[in-house]
Amino acid sequence: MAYDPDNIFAKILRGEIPCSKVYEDEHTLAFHDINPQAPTHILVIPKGAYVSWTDFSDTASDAEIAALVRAVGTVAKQAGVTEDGYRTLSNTGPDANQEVPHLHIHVFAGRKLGRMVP
Ligand code: IU
Repeated sequence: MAYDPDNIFAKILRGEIPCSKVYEDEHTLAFHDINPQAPTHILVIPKGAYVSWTDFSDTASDAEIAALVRAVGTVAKQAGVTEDGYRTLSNTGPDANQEVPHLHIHVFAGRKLGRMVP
């Protein structure tokens, strides 16, 4: 799937739309989900133009990949949820109901989460 530069996260990255930022580095941005499904619901996104994990793993640099993974850990620590736990989830493509066509990882925490089923 071709990257749509007008998707909402691309606009957030360009500063055209505000977000509630929780973390940023050279390669990664994290912000509160606008429609939280748990007391803590943060989205961690790469700054590069990637739709899916396939795009990302095919073309991102090792530094970008490392930054995204590290950002998840950093965000969890920052949110103070490492002790009680948290869930990461990432939807890719139509069967997974990916709504925003820019790669993102959800971080859910702050309550007992339901048992995960496909
Ligand atoms: P999904 O995995 O693509 O379904 O998740 C998209 C998420 O992006 C979803 O949880 C939305 O609430 C969230 N979101 C947002 O945080 N800000 C926005 O402006 C829009 C969607 I549109």
